[in-house]
Amino acid sequence: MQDRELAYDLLAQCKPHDHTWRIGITGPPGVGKSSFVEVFGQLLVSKGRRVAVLAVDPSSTRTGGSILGDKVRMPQLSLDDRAFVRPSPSRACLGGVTPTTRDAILLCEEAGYDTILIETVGVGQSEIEVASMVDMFMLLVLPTAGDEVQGIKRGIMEMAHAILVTKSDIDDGATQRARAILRSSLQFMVPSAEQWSVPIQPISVFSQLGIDETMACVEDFFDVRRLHARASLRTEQRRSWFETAMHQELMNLLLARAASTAIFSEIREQSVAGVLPPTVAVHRLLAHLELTISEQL
Ligand SMILES: Nc1nc2c(ncn2[C@@H]2O[C@H](COP(=O)(O)OP(=O)(O)O)[C@@H](O)[C@H]2O)c(=O)[nH]1
Ligand SMILES: [Mg+2]
Repeated sequence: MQDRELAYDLLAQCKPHDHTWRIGITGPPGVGKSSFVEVFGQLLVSKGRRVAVLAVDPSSTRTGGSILGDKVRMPQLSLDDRAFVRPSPSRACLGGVTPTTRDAILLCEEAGYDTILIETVGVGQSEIEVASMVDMFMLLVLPTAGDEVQGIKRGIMEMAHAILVTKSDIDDGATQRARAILRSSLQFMVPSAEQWSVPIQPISVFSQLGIDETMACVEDFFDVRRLHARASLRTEQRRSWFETAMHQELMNLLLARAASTAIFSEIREQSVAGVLPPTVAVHRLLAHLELTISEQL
């Protein structure tokens, strides 16, 4: 509890830094996200940017912490003084992104990092969460074209500001096919941003192909979406973050309060045994806590 208070004190001192670059990097496991961040992060650093990488790795579920796992995969970047690599275990949260990722962004920015790269675990909900906390969202896909654009969910493609076809050193034909399929699918989708055409860029971290082009695209993106547009995006993001934080904290608080009442186990057992329908059981519990449904509405 004391740690929490300290953390809140620290967070309260973080000012908004709306000029920073927040970039989300998503894609299925094994597509090459960490490898890309390693290379792209170094390029950003060489251009004078201070880079913080917040990575969330599913493998950490087994080890309880992914520090080694991801540091090994970003060996150069994590040794660079101008960069900060913080892989965080994803076990804390189903979404894959830990609930504290947003706070971590603020702390990194306050500490002077102007470019925040967030790598997702690439499963389900985490992309949507990450998209709601970044300015630019990148989707990495494999060059295995065909089958309904590799089963990428339409919603994820529609959020992407850039699509990178990875491992393009392996098979150029496949890469070009993937590109064509992605290009034609995008035509039927809602654009991710105004005045922005989503590039589909083949890349390879081994042959360095497309890395400079990706940099140019990122610079372009942040140029197009000048400070004003970005500031209003962040205002919106803070609004929904407030809602989410309220929701989570109130939920935790109420659940804890409900569970600590004397009648909790009894009511739950009655409900489980079928004596009391769950709807009625929960209602009684709320009434006991002096929280009624009408009060909630
Ligand atoms: N041939 C080739 N392999 C790559 C490339 N990028 C990543 N890989 C390999 O793909 C595997 C998964 O990469 P990783 O970055 O860990 O993927 P992540 O799970 O999306 O973070 C590793 O074995 C990488 O060496 C690339 O550009 N070309
Ligand atoms: Mg990774």
